[in-house]
Amino acid sequence: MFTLYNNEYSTCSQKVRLVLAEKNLAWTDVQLSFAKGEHLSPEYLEINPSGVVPTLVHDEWIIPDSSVIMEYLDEVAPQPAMSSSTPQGRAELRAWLRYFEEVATPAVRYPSFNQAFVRRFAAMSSDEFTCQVNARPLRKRFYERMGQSGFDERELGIALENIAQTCKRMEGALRENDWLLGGDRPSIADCCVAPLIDRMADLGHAYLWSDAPGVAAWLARFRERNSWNATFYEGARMSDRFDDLLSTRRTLPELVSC
Ligand SMILES: N[C@@H](CCC(=O)N[C@@H](CS)C(=O)NCC(=O)O)C(=O)O
Repeated sequence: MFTLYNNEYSTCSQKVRLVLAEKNLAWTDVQLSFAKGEHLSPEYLEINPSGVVPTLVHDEWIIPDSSVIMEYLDEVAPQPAMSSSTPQGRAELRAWLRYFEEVATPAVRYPSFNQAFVRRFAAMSSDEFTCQVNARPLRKRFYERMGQSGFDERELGIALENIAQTCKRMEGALRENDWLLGGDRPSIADCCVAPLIDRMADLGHAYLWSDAPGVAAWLARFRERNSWNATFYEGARMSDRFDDLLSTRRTLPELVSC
């Protein structure tokens, strides 16, 4: 009944896999390889014209965008509830989602590309790279700015600052509560940000929440859930591919003040 077009190490895919696992839903796993450009094939662009994963197909319905998919799943499979039963609670949930989409989600791309993804593009000829850039409907300009050697220190520093801000804001909620919206199980808001925090840990940036014990405890709590193991299987982390990642201890670079 549910088919998820996704990629093992895409954080947007991991958000949805967490929700599917929390709800114990059966689904068909269609993995698309970024290296083979399967997310840019004409067949996939038919169902997701942005050429990004994930996309959910539910019977005859095509649902794009990870946060939209999470909310959709919570509506069509309401148990266990991963939202709130009140309009105010749902507003609080959506405020977290919009904040994560605006701040943490784009920020995590910078260290991800600089430390891991750019390697594949660095090895290409410049013609081949230009071809890859132009094939991307949504991220063309992002790849263009990255180039074949990655983003500069200033852009990376701003991204890390945004992730630090995200952790600080989460700490405000998690100092008192086990989960962002309270309650005794993760909500969609927790599933939205958890893969981003896990990616940052995987890239060696766990220092970003070293002064946020609530965030550290929340991550440890999440990592004990069955949904976590179902989502972050072997191959789902960048360090499964590049073993040099965890050996580098990193610190927040000093930013040039604006
Ligand atoms: N807003 C979209 C963004 C999806 C997105 O950016 N997906 C990334 C993986 S996390 C992707 O497919 N990237 C393909 C590429 O970089 O070519 C969502 O949340 O689903």
